Amino acid sequence: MSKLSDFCKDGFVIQEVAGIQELIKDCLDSLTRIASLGISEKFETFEELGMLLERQFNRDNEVYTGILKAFANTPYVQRFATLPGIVELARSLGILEPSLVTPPILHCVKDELILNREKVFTPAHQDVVSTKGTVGQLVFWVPLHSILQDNFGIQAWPGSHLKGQRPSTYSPFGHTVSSEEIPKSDPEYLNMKKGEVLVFSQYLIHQTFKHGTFRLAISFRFNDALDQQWADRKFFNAFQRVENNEQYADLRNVPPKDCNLYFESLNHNSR
Ligand SMILES: O=C(O)CCC(=O)C(=O)O
Repeated sequence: MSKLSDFCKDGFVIQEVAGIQELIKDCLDSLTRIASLGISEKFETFEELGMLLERQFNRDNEVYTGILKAFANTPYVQRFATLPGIVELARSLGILEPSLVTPPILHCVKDELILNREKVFTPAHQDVVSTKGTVGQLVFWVPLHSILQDNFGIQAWPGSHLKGQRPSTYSPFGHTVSSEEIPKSDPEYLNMKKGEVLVFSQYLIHQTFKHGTFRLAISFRFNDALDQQWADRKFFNAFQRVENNEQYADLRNVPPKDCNLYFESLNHNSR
C-alpha cells in the first residue's frame, strides 16, 4: 500500500525525512547552550540534558519556561517546518500549498518538570477542535529521539479520523472527545525511531501516553492555502498572536543597559 492510502485508512503515517537527524543534533546542542546559559558544560547524554533542565526548573520555574520558549523560537526548531522533505511529505498527503497554523511548538515531558499535568498529558482529543483548520489539515509531530514502547509517546485510534469531528466536552486540557465517542478498542502506541516524523489528520483521535522518562518533541500544523472552503471562510485561523505588555515589578521591566559597551566589545571582537 502507498503512504497515501495508509494515511487515508489510518489517519496517520510515520516516515523518515531527510535532514531531520542533523536538525535534531543542532536542536539538542542549542537547547544545551540555552539551558546552561551559554556556559559550555559538556553534556554527553540526553539524560544529562534532562537533569540540566531539572536544575533550572528547581531554581526558578519561570526561567525554566523562558528557556523552553527561547529554544522553541530558535531557527533550529523553526526549521523543521521548512525542510524540503517535510513540505514534500505534506504535499504528498494532500496539502497543495502548506500554510503554517502556528510556528513549531515544543513539547517537553519529564515528571520532574511538569507545571501543569492536565496540559502536558493530553486526553483523547482531535486537533480540529482547537485549530478549526482546512479539511486536510496535517499535524506533524517530531520527537528529538527514539520513542520506543513507553516513553511518553503518542497513542492513537487508527481510522478514528474517518468519522470527522466528534462531539467533545470541556477538560482541563481544553477539550476532550466525549467518552461515548472514544473508540472502544485500545489505542495504538506509536513507536518511532529518531529521524522519523508522525503526520496525522486533525481529525485523528489521539492522546499522550502517560508513562516515560524524558521526552522532547516538536509539533506544527499545515493548512492548505489553496482550499476553496478555507478561502470562503476568509482563511480563518483560530490561533492569534498576542503581545504581552504587562508591567512587571521585577527585573523583567529593566531594559538592557550599556548598549555602547556592548557594541564596543562586539566591534573589538570582530578585529
Ligand atoms: O506531545 C504531546 O504529548 C501532545 C501532542 C498533541 O496531542 C498535539 O499536538 O495535538
